[in-house]
Order: sequence, then structure tokens, then C-alpha cells
Amino acid sequence: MFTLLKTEGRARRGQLTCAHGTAQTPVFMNVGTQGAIKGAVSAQDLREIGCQIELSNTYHLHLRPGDELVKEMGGLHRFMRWDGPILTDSGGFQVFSLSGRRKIQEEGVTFASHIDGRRIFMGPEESIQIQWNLGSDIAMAFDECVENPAPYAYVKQSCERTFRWLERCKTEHARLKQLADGVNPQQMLFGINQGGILPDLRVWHMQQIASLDCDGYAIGGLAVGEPAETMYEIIEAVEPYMPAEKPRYLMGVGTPVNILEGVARGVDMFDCVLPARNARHGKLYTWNGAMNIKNEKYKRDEQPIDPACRCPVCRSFSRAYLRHLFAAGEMLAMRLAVLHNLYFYNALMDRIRLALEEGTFEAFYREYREKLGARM
Ligand code: PRF
Ligand code: ZN
Repeated sequence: MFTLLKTEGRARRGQLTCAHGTAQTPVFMNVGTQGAIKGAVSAQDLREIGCQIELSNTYHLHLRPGDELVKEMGGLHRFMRWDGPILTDSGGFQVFSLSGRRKIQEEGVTFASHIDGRRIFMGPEESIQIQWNLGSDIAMAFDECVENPAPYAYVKQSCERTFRWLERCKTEHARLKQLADGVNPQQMLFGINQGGILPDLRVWHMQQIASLDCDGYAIGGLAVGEPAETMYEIIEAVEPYMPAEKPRYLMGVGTPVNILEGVARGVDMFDCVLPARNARHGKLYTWNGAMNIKNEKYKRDEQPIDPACRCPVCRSFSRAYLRHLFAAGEMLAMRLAVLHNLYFYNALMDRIRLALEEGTFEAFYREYREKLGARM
């Protein structure tokens, strides 16, 4: 269930109640693709860095260890020892971005596993069954994410098919709920808006999926090659057609500035591998912009990564020590950097929510759009 608490302009402050707890929105979901956060971060760490919702992938967990095994182990929450909300992505996007040769048909997608090349078929029913076995709190519809830009005719037939796939997802989800033997019988299902960077297709598709009364709506197919400004224009075009009483999720976005811009345009939920990936390359976020900790200038720097950060890393370690760990290729470098960046993203969402509560989001937005985009 989603409750809208307050709005400022198009920005929204709300709360999303799942079977495993309530998340305050706008929220950033921390990505643990295979049931672990890349950089040796566990579910225990997630709690410490302020994570509210963990995100895992249908595609990866189906291939390994297998969703049947996860179900046998009591579901994903119990398997990974995370008792907060979990969202699972449907596999649609990963099939297109990770697998080798693939064939898309009305029925679904046949593809080669990126692990051992074995041929696998996944359609809307399979994706929903897998997510049902995992027992996530939020399941995502099976969709096709087309690259940007793509020919009009292709995007049109693709998003028409994605709509038919959503109808099948809804039917399969309802069927499984009837069986009453699920790991998480209260699982929600979100629909995903597609339509490339073509506003008329986007709006048409959004109107179609809004009529199906999903538990929430995502905007997919963005941050896949188009300029950030184009992404913002598409969000602005579809937002008026997204049901106001349902949560809105911008998939796979983004930088701190992208998130701020998304919130300003009415988005409630985000996820991205960027903070963890950047951390592993030494790119760390601060309230004054991004820094590269591997830089020579931090060699004798006694300060924490960000003096304004209260994360477990900044409370203990210096920039000089982190720089050394990176230079020495120590695994601890990755772990500490990832912990800081994820804490930073969660803290950014905290500050955004606070500004919305105080009615000062507009001022916050103007100040931090500049600061967060800077390079230290
Ligand atoms: N569809 C799904 N997952 C996604 C995307 C999408 O379009 C994106 C696009 N940025 C990220 N993750 N199912
Ligand atoms: Zn920190």
C-alpha cells in the first residue's frame, strides 16, 4: 500500500508498505543482483548504511542458484538474511543486456545464459513464477527494454507487446495468489512503462498499463543511451498519466543529480548499480561533488572521505588510508568505498525527504543540483 504524505511542486513524499515493512519515499533501493551487494557487502551491512529496500534480479537468481532452491531455503529474505522489503526485477532488462544471442517472440524470449551458454526460455509467466518462488515484496512485470534511439515502428510493436505481456503477468500473478502456498502471498506487482524516447508512444503505453490497476508503476527504457535532458523530458511527458495514488519507480537511475531531477518530476523510487560500481573504481561521492580517492593529492590527507558524512567508513578511516588500500589492491578498499557510496545515496534520500517535509525541496534542489554535479 502506498500513502502520499505531502507534495511540493511535482515532488512527492510518501510511504510504501510491503509485507516486510514500510519504506519512506522518495527511496533509493540498494542493488544486490545475486543476493549480495557487489563489493562484499552483506544484508547486515545494508542495515547499517540505511538501506530501506533491497533489489535482486530474477534473471541471475533463476540461473544461479535457481529459484526452486531459494524457495526450498524459505525464500530470498530468509536465504540472504534480509528481513526488510525486497524488489525483484523481472529479468526482461537483463535478458537484453547480459545474455548472448536471443530471440524475441510473442510468447517470450529465448536466450543463452551468460554463465554457461545454456538455452533458456523466459516469458511473462516464467518471470512471475520465478519471482513468486523468490518471495520478493515487489515483483516487476516482464518487459522489453529497447535501446535509444530505435526506429518508431520497432518501438511501437515492442511496447504493444510489452502491454500484452503485462496482461499475462497480471493473470499469472492472480493465479499463483489463488494457490495460497506462496513464500510471500502479499507480493505486489508493478507494471513497467516503455516507449523509447517517443512521447506519444510513452503516453499511449502509460494509459494502457494504468488501466490494469497495478500496485505501482515503473518507467523503464530510460538511461539506455539517450542524453539526460531527453530522459527528463520523457519523465515529464508520462508523469501526468501515472496514477497519483500509486508509487512510481524510475528504473536503473542514476547519478545523484539524476535522482534529484527525478524526484523533482514526481518519481518515488530509484535503483542503480552506479554508486557501487563507481566505488570499486575509487570514485566516491561527497556533498560537494565526486572525488577520486586514488588521486595523489590524498596521499597524506588525514580527513575522512567526506567530513559531513556519518557512515561507518568516514567515522573511522582517512582518505590517505583508503588511497593506500586502493594502491595496494586490497579488497578492503572496495568494501569500504562501496559502504560509503551506498550510505551517501541513502543519506541523500534522507535529506530529500526532510526537505519535502519542511517544504524546502525547491531550495534544496537548486543548491544541490550544482553541488552534487561538481568534481572535487
Ligand atoms: N526494464 C526492466 N528493468 C530495468 C530497465 C527496464 O527498462 C532499466 C532501464 N534503465 C533498468 N532496469 N525490467
Ligand atoms: Zn562516508
